[in-house]
Amino acid sequence: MELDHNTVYLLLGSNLGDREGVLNKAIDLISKNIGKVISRSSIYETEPWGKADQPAFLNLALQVQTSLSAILVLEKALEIEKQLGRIRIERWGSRTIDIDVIFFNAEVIHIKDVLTIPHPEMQNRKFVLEPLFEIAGNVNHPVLNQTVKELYETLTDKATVKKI
Ligand code: PH2
Ligand code: MG
Ligand code: MG
Repeated sequence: MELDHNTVYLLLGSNLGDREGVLNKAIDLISKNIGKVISRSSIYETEPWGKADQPAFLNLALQVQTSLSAILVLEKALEIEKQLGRIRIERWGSRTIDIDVIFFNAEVIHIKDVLTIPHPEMQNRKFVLEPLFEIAGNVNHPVLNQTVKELYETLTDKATVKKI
């Protein structure tokens, strides 16, 4: 078997400080600590979801090839968030960096209070689907059994999402 046999899709977000600089540092740390970055979407400026009264986010999606398990990818992602100065203040609130696991191969994973893959809300959020569609339109959602393209086309979230 190949060494880097897992394909993981990550969604990165930042709405505090030097947003673009932080995203680039996160990508660098992901390539050093998680695996090879196979593709990256453009950066999108996105309207905050969940709590309107906060600065706009920058979001982007990555495809990464890794030898790590899903839970280890999560652990590494949390370490990188910490390293880049993330402090968890409130749910859906501002953050210097957020790294979410969207897909891990075609696996369905549910570890209560720890990790759910595919990301349970990804199909409802334009700030996830628009960047993801750019690099993963043909990827199938293993629970909904629709491609990212199909999910994107039937999305009802009308939030402002703009490529920068
Ligand atoms: N992340 C959240 C809550 N709201 N809104 C946008 N636009 N982008 C995000 O990445 C985001 C959000 C929780 O992680
Ligand atoms: Mg998130
Ligand atoms: Mg997160």
